[in-house]
This record gives sequence, structure tokens and C-alpha cells, in this order.
Amino acid sequence: MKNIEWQGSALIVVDMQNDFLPGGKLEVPNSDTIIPIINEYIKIFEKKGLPVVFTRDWHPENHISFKENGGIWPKHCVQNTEGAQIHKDIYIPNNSIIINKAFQSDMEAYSGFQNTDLDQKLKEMNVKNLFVCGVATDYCVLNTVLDALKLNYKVYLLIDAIKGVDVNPNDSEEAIKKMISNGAELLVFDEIVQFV
Ligand code: VGL
Ligand code: ZN
Repeated sequence: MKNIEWQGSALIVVDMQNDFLPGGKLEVPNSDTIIPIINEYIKIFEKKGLPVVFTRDWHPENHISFKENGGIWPKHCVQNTEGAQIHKDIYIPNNSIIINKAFQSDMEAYSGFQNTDLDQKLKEMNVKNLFVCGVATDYCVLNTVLDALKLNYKVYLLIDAIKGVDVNPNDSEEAIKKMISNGAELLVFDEIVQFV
């Protein structure tokens, strides 16, 4: 039986932006299917008065990750465009924390901790446990989780609320294994509701 310590916990919702949803510029397959469950997680954290953090991929127009600039991705999540907005069906509580990342033109940043004040903000709120969901399992979720573990957060990966791009067929599976071997614990909604 898992024992969840709610005090000192925060929810991190990674990159649930229009461009990563079906029909977007860098579609993560089936990413729309996790919206309802992500909203359930968000409501639990809101109800408990715990921090909810949303990360956003937030690229300048000329970002190096874009194909036209020698990168591997189609142009996506350009700052202040519709594609970079969090999907309208995602519930965003008042006083949610929004963290923009990968906003420098010459630098890729898949982790929500890279060149942001996320760690500082979490430490100010005495957060020690992170519950992570969103997209993409094999990029921004992976790198955010690995950085969180390096920074000594306890990390719960919400496996029923993540989706990957799978440029190679097993990328998401490999990413999940890597997060586990680095110390992340898997959790699904049914396990969490026991403690609510
Ligand atoms: C992401 C590819 C490019 C992500 C961001 O959010 O996982 N993936 N930029
Ligand atoms: Zn990106």
C-alpha cells in the first residue's frame, strides 16, 4: 500500500498546449484522451490547496529546434500564438503557476527546470513531492522528471495521464523505464483516490 504525503506536494502539468494536441503543429497522438483525467488530478490538488504548476513550451519565432533552423521539429509553440496556449478544456485553477521554458532562440530545453525559476518557486512553497503528468512522455515529461529527481524531489509519475510522441516506436516505454530506474514511482488515479 502506498503512503502518499500530501503535505509538501505539488502537481506539474507538462505542456498541454494546442500544438501538442491532435490537429496541432507537433501532434502527440491521443493526447486529447488524457485531458479528463488530468482535470481530475488538478481538481484534487486544488481542493487540497496544493500548488498546481503548468509548464509551457515557449519558443521564439526562430528557435533552433525548428526544421527550418536545422532542428528536428516542425515549428511549434511559438510564444503568444494560439498553438502555444494551454488547451481550452484543461482546467486552470486561479493562482496556478505557469512556467515558460525553451524561450531562448539558440537553446533547446525539454525540462521545466532548465533556465526557469521552477525549482526556486517550489522550494519557496516547501514542495518536496511532485506529481507529474502531461506530454510528451519521451521529451519534456522525461527531462522534467529526471531533473526533479536530480534536485531530490520525490517524483510520482502519473502513468494514466501522460502521452508520448514516439518518433521511434518504443521511445515512451524506454523513457518510462529510465524515469523508474532513476527513482520515479508510478501512480494511477485509482491509487490516489484512496488517499483523498
Ligand atoms: C516537446 C518536442 C519539442 C515536449 C517540446 O513538450 O515534450 N517535444 N518540444
Ligand atoms: Zn518544443
